[in-house]
Amino acid sequence: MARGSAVAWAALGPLLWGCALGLQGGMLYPQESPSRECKELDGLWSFRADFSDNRRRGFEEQWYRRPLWESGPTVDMPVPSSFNDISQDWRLRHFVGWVWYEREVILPERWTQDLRTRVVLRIGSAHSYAIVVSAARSRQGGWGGTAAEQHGTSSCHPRHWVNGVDTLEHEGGYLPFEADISNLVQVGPLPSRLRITIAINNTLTPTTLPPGTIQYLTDTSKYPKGYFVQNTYFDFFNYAGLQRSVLLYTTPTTYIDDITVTTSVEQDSGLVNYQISVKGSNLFKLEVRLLDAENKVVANGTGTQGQLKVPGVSLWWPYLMHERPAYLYSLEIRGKGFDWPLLVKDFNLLRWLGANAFRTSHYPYAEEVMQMCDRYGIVVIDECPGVGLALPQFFNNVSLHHHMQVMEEVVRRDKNHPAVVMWSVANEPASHLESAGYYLKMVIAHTKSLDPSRPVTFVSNSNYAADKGAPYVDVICLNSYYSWYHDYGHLELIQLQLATQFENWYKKYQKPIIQSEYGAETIAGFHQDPPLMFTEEYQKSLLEQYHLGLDQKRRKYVVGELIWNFADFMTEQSPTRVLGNKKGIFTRQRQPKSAAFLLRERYWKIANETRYPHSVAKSQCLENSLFT
Ligand code: BDP
Repeated sequence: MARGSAVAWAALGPLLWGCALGLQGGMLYPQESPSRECKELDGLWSFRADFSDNRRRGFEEQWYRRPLWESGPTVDMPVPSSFNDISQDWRLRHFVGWVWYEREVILPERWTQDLRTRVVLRIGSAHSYAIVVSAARSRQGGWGGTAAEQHGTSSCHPRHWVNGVDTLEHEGGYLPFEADISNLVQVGPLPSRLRITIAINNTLTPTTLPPGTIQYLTDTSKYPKGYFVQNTYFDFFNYAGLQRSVLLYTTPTTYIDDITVTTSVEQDSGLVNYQISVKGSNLFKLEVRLLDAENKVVANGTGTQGQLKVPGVSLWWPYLMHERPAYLYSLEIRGKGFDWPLLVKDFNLLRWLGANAFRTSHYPYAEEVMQMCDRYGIVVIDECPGVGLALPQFFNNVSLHHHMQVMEEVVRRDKNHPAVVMWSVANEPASHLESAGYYLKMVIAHTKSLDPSRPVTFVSNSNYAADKGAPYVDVICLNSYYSWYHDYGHLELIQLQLATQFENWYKKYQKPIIQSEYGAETIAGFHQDPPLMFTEEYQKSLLEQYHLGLDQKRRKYVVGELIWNFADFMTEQSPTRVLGNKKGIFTRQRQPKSAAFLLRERYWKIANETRYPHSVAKSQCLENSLFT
């Protein structure tokens, strides 16, 4: 789409778009190879929430010094998962503060004895602030010291508490982080066991992403002493915990730390520019081999940077997408946690629908989701957790700095996925504020400097004339809820209001536009004709009206339509939400509402209308599709 006709989504395995990054260190997805081993730590961990008034008992009593069960009761907690929905204890569902996870691992002897091996602990995501403590135990029993112990501090403030290579801190959920723990496991008398303790705090503050506030309710006639609530400014439940996989992996001590790839096309040849960062030594020789999907070598190179040429290249191409004009038609899915059966089901549903894109609303999805997008030809607008930037105080320098860092982490993680077509730095920020204008300008400029090859956007619901961030984006993304959040029931107004929206924005900014959200709350099984709000008929009629409006503009400057939402999802409780947000065209259990069939007809119609035979051949997925 916005990348224009020079788009070259090359089908070159994991070697894809790239960027000139200013980041220190890479974050490659761990893969087994002749020189790397992986040990997944998914499964049952020991768990305890710190229910003490100040939530700091764990630090005061140094729970990390000994196995967790020695300092009090623990419960089983599956990893990956969010801790909120697992137990029958309502206090845990709404818990705000520190929770403690612990797992003991037996390490292969080679990992602890071979000093030419690096052992790395990698956490797929921990929402939202995490401190990791590792302790090695010798075969003779007795625990070796942790950094926290060695420094003898009992302070509960993380900045004082952590001071060593064997511990690790990370701020922000939804993104991976890791630490080299070789020094910890490769000292002492044959250590073979490792105890990993991870303390996670899900408190959101004005400077976290997403931001939040803690409100103390002090009227003692209504609330007990010390009573507080966490206020959030977004529409999903703040699920927390170790929501993605935790693993240990090894590399040699001289190792590839990062790979960045950019691609282009010259006639029928694919050009792959690569840059490889090696750490641990300057004495190495690099041989580069590019493999195709069948593991055949299609090009060779040497050295840390260069260009590989692939004659007769077969390009990566989005599912069912035509190139003139490229058009995104799909929906928003959710991917906070990670669960293979759900993931494969969701992708089967996407293909059944004939959808070709989604936005990672409103945070980066698990790495495995991105891999599936590459594999299935699903285009991604990759959004960071910049959601809920609703109050003026959230646009401060500390937040701005953190937001830029988060974008660095997102780009570092996802830069090589061909499926990623655009970065989104925020969803519905208060972009009418002057301070938001400066803030968005800075985050967008920073993201562009990290990756000059992709367009950057944020998703707006502001008035076109007042939006201070729109001048800086490449593509305008708009959320609007005509005949839902206003003009209740008046479906007949949608086409007029939508046309006005598009015309105003296009006239002012002359940029391509994506309708990035539209939809209606629908309770599966509610029916009424003529349609009334909350029924399946109303959702269908609302979407139909939007589609008529979109069809007026889609061959002009409207380049995508993403309905809200793929499936129902959980939110905080409120009088406007019935067990969560029900704007899904599938239920939370992934069963279709009537609108799913409407969408399916539309997406396939658009695909059949526009695709030429040669573009069919380009889609790797079509040949295997049950639905063509
Ligand atoms: C939009 C938000 C999205 C909400 C949706 C809704 O971007 O997160 O879930 O509204 O109200 O404003 O359903």
